[in-house]
Amino acid sequence: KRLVIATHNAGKLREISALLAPFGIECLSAGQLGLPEPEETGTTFAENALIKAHAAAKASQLPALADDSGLSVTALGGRPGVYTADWAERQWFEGDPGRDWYMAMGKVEGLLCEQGDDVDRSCWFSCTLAIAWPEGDEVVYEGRVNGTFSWPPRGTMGFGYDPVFVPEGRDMTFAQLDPEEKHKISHRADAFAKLVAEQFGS
Ligand code: ITT
Repeated sequence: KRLVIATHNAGKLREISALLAPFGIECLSAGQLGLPEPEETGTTFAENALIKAHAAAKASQLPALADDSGLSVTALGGRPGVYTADWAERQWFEGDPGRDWYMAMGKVEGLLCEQGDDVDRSCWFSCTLAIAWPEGDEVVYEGRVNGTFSWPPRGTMGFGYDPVFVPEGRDMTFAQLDPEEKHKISHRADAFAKLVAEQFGS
């Protein structure tokens, strides 16, 4: 079985490949295939995941899996949410991805600090997975993990906002956990468990 992984995010590609490894699927990345990156014009994770999956399935004539995800902060009314990538890559772009991420995480921290010392720091990661087939069929699975926005950033593993996210019931950030540990509890793992149960029957 061949599946196109319709992402241009290296961190996501690494995690998705690891999560699919037990199922004997040949993963081809959108980058490898030189597929174009469609504009994410949706207002929900599901809409954006479907836009990406259908674009990749159409261009490659293979089934394609897309992941749309983000961090939502309770005290910010759920922001940045669907716009998580934009906060790092568009508003702050200066050519240094490390710096961009630090600035984006700092933007969330700054907005929380404006609300005072006892601000609610609860937040959650969402992950919506969509598979689209060249014939037009589609499926969608949603996952979530609750946690706390923690400052300053800690840890070097993972990607994106992992250094500021402490999952419920733990003291360490996602960036301090081994990938296998993150894969037991993450939003992506939650969505994958649903996908695997339905698509691979286990
Ligand atoms: P593709 O659309 O090419 O897949 P993207 O980075 O633009 O890549 P999204 O639009 O879904 O992906 O944006 C999701 C953002 O949320 C992404 O930039 C990450 O920084 C962040 N994010 C998602 N999952 C995460 C995780 O497990 N750990 C840390 N940050 C995560």
